[in-house]
Amino acid sequence: MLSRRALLAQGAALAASPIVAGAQTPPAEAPVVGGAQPTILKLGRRDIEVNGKTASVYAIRQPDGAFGLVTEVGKPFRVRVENGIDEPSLIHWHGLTPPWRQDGVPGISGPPIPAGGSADYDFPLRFGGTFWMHSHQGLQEQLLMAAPLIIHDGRGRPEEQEVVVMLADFSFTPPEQIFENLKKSGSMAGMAKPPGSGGGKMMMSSMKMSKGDAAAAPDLNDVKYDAFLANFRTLADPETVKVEPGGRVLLRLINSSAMSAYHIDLGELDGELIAVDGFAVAPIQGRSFPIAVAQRLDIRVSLPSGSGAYPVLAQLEGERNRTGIVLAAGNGPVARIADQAEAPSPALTLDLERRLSAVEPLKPHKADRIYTINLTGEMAGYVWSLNNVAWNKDVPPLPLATGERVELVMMNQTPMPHPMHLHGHEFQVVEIDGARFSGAVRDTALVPPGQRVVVAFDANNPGWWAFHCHLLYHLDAGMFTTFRYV
Ligand SMILES: [Cu+2]
Repeated sequence: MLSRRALLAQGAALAASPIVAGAQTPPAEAPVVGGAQPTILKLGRRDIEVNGKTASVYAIRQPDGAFGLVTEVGKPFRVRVENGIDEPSLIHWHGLTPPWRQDGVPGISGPPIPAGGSADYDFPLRFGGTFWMHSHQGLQEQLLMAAPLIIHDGRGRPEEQEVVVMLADFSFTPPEQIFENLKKSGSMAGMAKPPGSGGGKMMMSSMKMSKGDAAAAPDLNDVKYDAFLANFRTLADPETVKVEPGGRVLLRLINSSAMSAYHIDLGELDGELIAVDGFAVAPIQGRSFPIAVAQRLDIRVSLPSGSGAYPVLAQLEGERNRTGIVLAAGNGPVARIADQAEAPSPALTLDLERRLSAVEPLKPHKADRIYTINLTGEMAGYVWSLNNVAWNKDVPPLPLATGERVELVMMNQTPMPHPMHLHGHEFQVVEIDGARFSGAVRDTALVPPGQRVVVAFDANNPGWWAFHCHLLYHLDAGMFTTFRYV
């Protein structure tokens, strides 16, 4: 049994780095964490039932069984991760802006936590909202090594009931086998030119073209999943949340899927989108909202008076598959909901993104530095890359300097959509296909095939930071790079 040591005191010289017991030699005399005890998050295994079969998956839980963490802005993020699985792991705090050594990316921010070891984290929380945590080690995220991370900040209304919905894709095939199959097949179902006229130079020559029509839809869903989960359950046995008739609910939707994007379908409920990726937007009314991989949506709904059951569904883009939960007001019956919609949904678009407007945008400033990042790939062998470079440890980081306003011009030259995530910083969407606007502040931006999305951020958190496609197998295949200013 490895000793667990609490070495971090806020403001101490070591505070920028989590201490990984077992992976480093701790000093003999270790100071004790100042103030409150850390919240323990234990990485373990558990069984869930999917399609009538038992599956062993991962879990991130507190000792009382709670998944993930609910905390408050202003409190320090003081957490001890205990690795109770039989392989190394490391947890990334998706959307937070910790010191870079606490960001949870193996090989970049630090070593993984060995089996049986632990790591301590302690940093201030700059903002509240809906975030999540997930393993950045190997393919563990596919086995549900993920959990909600909710930070209250007074934006919620006292009479409002919060309902967290975490979406996931699930396969009985082991993740390593899924990845091998992708590399072997080396082709995609709907391989075709991206939609729209402004696709620019396409990196199609090395890709296997489809036999079909050139105007086909973008290529979606190259992994065929066995199930789609909402809070670990399918629609055969969905989570049913008791709510007050006539009450108000804040839905905190988290797409923790490895590869799957959805259309959130509120059915007969009117929704008001108030935040994306934790950051407030000018409210948008609607009953259907897109959510790409790793993104979050905060949606307010008001329930009708009287008893009733109101499904909150998530339908896979391009397909009929769906999952979801049920809001049950009063004592009305809850009818079984089919896990297939009547018709396939369209691919996600940027129609909503263009309408989003941050409540607190970046201060106007011209870019001090602009990087063009081409999203590239070769389907033969399932190689995904940025600027035609598949990540490896010898790829030099892209330099930044503290205080700069940085813009990333992301051009998708592939037929697949890519949800692009920057670590350690929030960014603002400032341009889509040549049209400048003051869009949402967020941490994950979808770039559909052939499209161009520009995001801006302030280099205000020095360190070495990952930037990557959040589709798990694209990330693992090399659609990843880093920024560095230390
Ligand atoms: Cu991708």
